[in-house]
Formats: sequence, structure tokens, C-alpha cells
Amino acid sequence: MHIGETITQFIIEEQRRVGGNGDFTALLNDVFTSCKAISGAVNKGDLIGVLGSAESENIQGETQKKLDIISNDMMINANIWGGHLAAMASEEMDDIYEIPGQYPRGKYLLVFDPLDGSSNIDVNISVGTIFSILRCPDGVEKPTAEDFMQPGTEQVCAGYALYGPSTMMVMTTGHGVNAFTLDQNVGEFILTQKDMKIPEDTAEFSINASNQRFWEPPVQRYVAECLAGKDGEARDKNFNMRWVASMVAEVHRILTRGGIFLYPKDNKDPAMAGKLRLMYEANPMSMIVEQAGGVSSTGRERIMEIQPTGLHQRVPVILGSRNEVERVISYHKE
Ligand code: AHM
Ligand code: MG
Repeated sequence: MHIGETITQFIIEEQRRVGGNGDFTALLNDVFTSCKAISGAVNKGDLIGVLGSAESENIQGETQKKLDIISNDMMINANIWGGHLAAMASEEMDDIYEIPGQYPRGKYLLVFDPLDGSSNIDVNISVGTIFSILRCPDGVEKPTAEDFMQPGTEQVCAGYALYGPSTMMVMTTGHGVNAFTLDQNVGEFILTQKDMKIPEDTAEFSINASNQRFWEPPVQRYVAECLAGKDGEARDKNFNMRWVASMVAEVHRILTRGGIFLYPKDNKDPAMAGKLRLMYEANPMSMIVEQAGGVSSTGRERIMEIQPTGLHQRVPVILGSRNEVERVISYHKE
């Protein structure tokens, strides 16, 4: 029986095409292994006692779930020893994680949100892992947080694992977006969707409407027009709305059937530019969305061109189907 194209075969063939030495391929394989391990823990849930709060906080003052910490450890354990990384950074760690001296150091930096959508863990709704790979700047022996401060355009690879009804891996190395589904029997991700493209138009939007009173006028206007649908002046169609509160699930839906996702700037907490993190969430998802023909912006600028100033920096995120995101951008210009 034919098992289909495994993700290992896919990345090795890509390596042959670009003439790599296998370092990057081996690094990706370690990332996939950690996501398979996280998938197993998420899947077993209460059976192995991993649900619930860990009674600790991350640097952003958010209460950590047990699975946030377990997933973070799994990412570190699978990626620490291979010799491909110089350092890692995670949403769940205050500072960067240097590769300890007993392991060889490599030329890449790994950035991740080990378990995104944490509020959904205990209620058995989809969550995911988001990752991004950068090059460690030339000549840097001992990387610091400063070396991670690269705009999203510098990403070598971005991807996410979605722990939903099936476990999927969706990734890009800058040559389109491909999706793989975990075959539990084979223990491998198998290529199931090639060269995903986000439809340019959509009639589906996603936003946490409980923040409505804090939104800026361009977003107020856009959502009001979607809600008015055909009965309003601006639009000739009616819209549907979805909000999973797991960005991974939201982006995956948009990649599959189109849509627009907004976590915009609001004035709820004037010190915060948005909710989502530039390095762990916004940049990797922006690379995937752009590679699939979509657009990703803060409303005022392309997310991938932002020069990061802090590891845990937050940004407004508006991404998805080209024509809708461009409409929101044009409202910001008016
Ligand atoms: P997390 O990394 O702490 O899980 O937070 C990120 C998540 C996103 O996945 C999701 O889009 C958003 O937070 C949901 O926010 P809200 O709870 O305001 O709906
Ligand atoms: Mg997150």
C-alpha cells in the first residue's frame, strides 16, 4: 500500500532542489518531532492529568496552563541537541534560551509559541504550535535577544501544527504553503494539500466583538459594514462570523476557504499595541498568509516589515483574503 509523500521526503526533496547541506532539514525534523509529542499530550488530555492551570505566570502576566509548560519543554528537549540551533525564544520564556555548552551550536534561531490558544485547552477545542526560523547573524558566537530582532521578511521558514480533529502541519520555506496530516499509524505527517491559496474574496470575518467599544474608527467602520451586509450601503453581500479564539484554527480556516481575521489595535490598554505577539504569532502567520496569496497588515503597515524592538512585543494583526484586508487598510488611510 502507498502511504503518500511524507513530510521528511518533502523537505529532503526541497533540500536537493536548493542544494542545502541537510542542516535545515534535520532542524525541521526535530521541530516536527516536538509537534508530534505535543499532539500526543494534547490528545490524551485528562487521561494523563495535563489539563488545568500550572499556577504560574509568563512574562506577559498571563496564567500558564500545565500544557503550555509541557509543550515548551517538549520543544526545547527535541531541539536542544541537534547542533542546528544557536538559541531559541518562546512566548512562555522570559529570555532567550541559549543552547547549553555540551551541545554543538548551529546557525539558526528557533522562535515559537508552544501552545497557542491556551484558553481552549481545558474545553477540548483546537489549539496549535506556531514556529519561525531565523538565521543567527554571521559571526555571532553567543546570541542575545538583539540577534532575534529581525523583521519577518528575514524568516527562513514558518509553520504551525494544528491539534484539531486531525493533527496537521502547515509550513512554508518561501516557496508556497503545503499542508500535511499526521497519520498516527505511520507516525509521519503526510502531504495532503499542495500549494494552498487563500481565495481573494470572502464573506467571513473573525474578530473578538467583545472589544468593540475599544476599536479604532477604521475597524468600527469595517465591521459595521459587514454586519449591515446587503442592507447597508457599502457591501453587496451578507457576511458570516467565526471566532475560535485559537489563531492557528482561525488561520487554518482562512487558508482553506478564505476569510479575514482581525485582532486590531484597541484602546482597552493604551500601553498595548494589540494582543498578539510579533515574533511568535504575527510574523510566522504573516509569512504563511502572504505565501498563500493573502495579505497581512497592522492596518498601517505590512507586519513582516516591522523592525522588532522586543522579544515579546505585541502588534495589531489583520490578515487573510486580499480584497478584504486591502479594504481595511484603505479605511486606515482615509
Ligand atoms: P495565547 O498565545 O495566550 O493562547 O493567546 C493568543 C490567542 C490567539 O490564538 C487568539 O487569536 C487570541 O489569543 C484570542 O484572544 P481572546 O481571548 O481575546 O479572544
Ligand atoms: Mg499564542
